[in-house]
Amino acid sequence: MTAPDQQLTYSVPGVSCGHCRTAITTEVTKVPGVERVDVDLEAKHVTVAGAQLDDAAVRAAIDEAGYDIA
Ligand SMILES: [Cu+2]
Repeated sequence: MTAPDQQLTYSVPGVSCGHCRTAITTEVTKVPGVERVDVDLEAKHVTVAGAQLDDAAVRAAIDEAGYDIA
């Protein structure tokens, strides 16, 4: 395994609990190239790591999970 070569962070004010984390992780993990999804419930940040990440696709996945990006 090589280290992920890219990382994107999004501000998602609506995340508040484990359900939010699971919903976002489930959707964003489906995006091609995504290797890791971290949802920080304190900072309200979603950090996505992987290779050749598609910013628009990640945003769409977060939207699909039911959350707005600030
Ligand atoms: Cu929640």
